[in-house]
Amino acid sequence: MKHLEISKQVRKALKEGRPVIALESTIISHGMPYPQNVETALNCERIARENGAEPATVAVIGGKLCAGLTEDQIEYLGKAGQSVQKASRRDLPVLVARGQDGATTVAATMIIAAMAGIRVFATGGIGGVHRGAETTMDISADLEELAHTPVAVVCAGAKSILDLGLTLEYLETRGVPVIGYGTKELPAFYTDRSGFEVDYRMDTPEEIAAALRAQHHLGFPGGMLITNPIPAEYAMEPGVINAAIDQALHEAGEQGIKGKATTPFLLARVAELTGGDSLASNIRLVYNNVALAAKIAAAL
Ligand code: PSU
Ligand code: MN
Repeated sequence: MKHLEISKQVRKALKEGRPVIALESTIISHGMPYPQNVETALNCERIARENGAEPATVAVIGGKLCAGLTEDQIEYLGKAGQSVQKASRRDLPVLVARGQDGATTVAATMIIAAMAGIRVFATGGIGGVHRGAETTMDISADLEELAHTPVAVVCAGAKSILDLGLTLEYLETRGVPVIGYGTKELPAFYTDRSGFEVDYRMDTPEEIAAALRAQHHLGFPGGMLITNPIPAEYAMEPGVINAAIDQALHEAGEQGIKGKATTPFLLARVAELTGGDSLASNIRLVYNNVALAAKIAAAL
């Protein structure tokens, strides 16, 4: 494909049939501050390799859909931060046509991963149905992508900046299996508790790989959501994190924050309101997800 650029290492790993996992770049440019974002992205690549998988960090660079970045490119995306466009499905054609850069969301990363032949992808949290979506219609394109692109997304659940109940309803309607790794309860990103149930609990990477193979053999087009609870030692106090989320949501409403700016605004505000605490948890849960994704890719 003319617009796709797979790095040498990733291409080699794919050719040799070694496990490969995708990593996203909105989390680098829009989800965390510099320099922690670059440090986290590079550690993710290291953790993937330690767990037997070649990492393919995904972004749009100069209009090329890239699977596998250099350290310099990751540093650039982290330093540039919000000045790099946040790129979801609808943005890709324009960025390609204009030869511009984009930090890929879960949706756009899934698309590029699928083009490259990568079936497993690790991130922190996915976008979903926002609170108040019954009037704003703010529903992340990530959910639609999960419905039709065959990539398994490993995440720590979703932040309660979203309406978790409606997010699960949407995924059910669109036929996306939601798996809890070692749990029947949907984790809520900073905590392992949401009060909502996942569809299935699975306890090993092999069990998840078997479900992915079956989905593929059935010819089903969509992905799968693997929710992996944050390790207990890094989880936040529910009272503390929920108060910060409520305040961030209130401020977003007051300031009229809309559209693609909503998620980055809420993430940054929650991080500020909790001191560094939510950022530290965020980084730890991403590492935990990368390790699991690598094991699933190895089991596939
Ligand atoms: N949720 C998080 N952290 C993130 C994101 C979501 O807890 O970094 C990012 C992901 O890249 C996700 C995107 O794909 O935000 C969703 O944005 P939106 O809600 O505008 O679709
Ligand atoms: Mn949105």
